[in-house]
Amino acid sequence: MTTFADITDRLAALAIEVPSWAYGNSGTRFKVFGTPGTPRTVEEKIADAATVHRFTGLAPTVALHIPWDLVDDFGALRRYAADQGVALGTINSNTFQDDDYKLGSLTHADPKVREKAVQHNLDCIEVMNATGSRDLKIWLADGTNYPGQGDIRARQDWLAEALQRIYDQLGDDQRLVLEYKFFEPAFYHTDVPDWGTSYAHVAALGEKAMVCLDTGHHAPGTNIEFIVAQLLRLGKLGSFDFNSRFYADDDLIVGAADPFQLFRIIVEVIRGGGYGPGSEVALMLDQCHNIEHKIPGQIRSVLNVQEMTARALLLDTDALAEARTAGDVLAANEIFMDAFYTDVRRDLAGWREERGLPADPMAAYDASGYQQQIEADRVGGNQAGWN
Ligand code: LRH
Ligand code: MN
Ligand code: MN
Repeated sequence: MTTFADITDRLAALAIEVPSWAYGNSGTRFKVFGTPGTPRTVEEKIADAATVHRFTGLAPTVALHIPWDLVDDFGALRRYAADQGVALGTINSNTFQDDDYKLGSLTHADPKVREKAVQHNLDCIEVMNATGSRDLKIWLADGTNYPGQGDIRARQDWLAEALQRIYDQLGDDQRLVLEYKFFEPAFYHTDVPDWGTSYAHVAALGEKAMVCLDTGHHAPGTNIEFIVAQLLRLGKLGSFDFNSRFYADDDLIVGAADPFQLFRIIVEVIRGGGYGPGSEVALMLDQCHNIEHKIPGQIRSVLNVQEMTARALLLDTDALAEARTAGDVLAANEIFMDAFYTDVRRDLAGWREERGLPADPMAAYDASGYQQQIEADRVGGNQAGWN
C-alpha cells in the first residue's frame, strides 16, 4: 500500500505552466464580459501568474503568446518575471489573426503568405532566445470549410517545408511542439487535425520536435489517455495544454468537466515516464475564464492537477500488475478506482502548510486583498487577444 507520506517527494516535483492569456478578458463569439482588475499590460499578466505561484507553489512558469504579449524588450520582461518569482516559459506563435491568413498560414497556397508565417515563427525563436524559453508552440488555424476549396495534399507538403525551415533555426536546447485540433475555426478539414498528423510531421523533423496534446481538441468520447500512452511510447509527447470540455473547445478549468479523465491521463503520464525529474513533458494550462475571476480560476486549475497527480501517484501499481497477470479484471479495476476515489484534500492541505504554503490557497487568495487591490488599481483591462 502506498501512503500519502510515500508520494510527497514525487509530488513536490509538480510544476504547471500557466498561460498569460488566461488573465485577460475572453469570451465567446457572442460576448466578452469585462472583469474588473483585468491586466492592462504583459507585466500585469505576469504579476497575476506569479500570484498563482505564490499561493500554490505549483506554477513557476508562464507561457506567452506572440503578438498578444509583444514587448520591446524581452530581456527586461524576463528580469521582471524573475523579480516576481516566476520564469517565462513556452512561446506560442500566432498565425491566425491577420487578414492574410484567412485561407491558411503555413499551408497557404500563396508562397508569400507562407513566407510571412514562417518569418513570424522565426521571430518567435528570437523572442525565445531573449526570454530563455525552451519551447516554441505552433498551433495552426489552417484548414478549409468546403470540399474542393483547397488541395489538402499540397497543403501537407507546404506545411512540412515550412516546419522544416522553422525547425532548422532552433537552438540546441530549444524545441518545436506542434499542437493538433480536430476542427475549428475550419469546419471541413483542418491541416493538423489529430495526433497522428502532428506525429508524422514532428517525426520527420527530428528529435527537437514533439507533439502538443491539448485535452480540449478531441472528438467527444476520444480515449485521450491512450494517445498519451502511445506518444510517450514513441518518445514524442512534448507538452500538454490542459483544460476541460463538455462540447467542443470549451477551455474550461482542467478537471472541472471530467476529473476521472484527468486522473486517467495522469496515470498514463506517470506510467510512461512523462512525470518528474528527467521527463521532458511540459504540463501547461490553456484556459480562458469567461465568467469567473481569472486568478482563482487558475488557482483552482493547478490545484485540480495537483489533486489528481496525488491520487495517480497513490495507485498501487504492484497490486495492479498482479491482478492483471492473474487476469482478474474486476480486481484490477477496483485497485484503479480505489486510487481515483482516495480523498487527498486533507493530506494535501497539511503538506502545503508544512512547506510554508496556505493550506487552502483558494481561501487564502480570497482573504489576501489582491483581487480588491487590482480592481482598484487597474482601470480598462485588455482582452485576451481575440474576440
Ligand atoms: C487553439 C488553442 C491554441 C492557441 C490557444 C489560444 O484552440 O488551443 O493553443 O494558442 O488556443
Ligand atoms: Mn491549446
Ligand atoms: Mn484550444
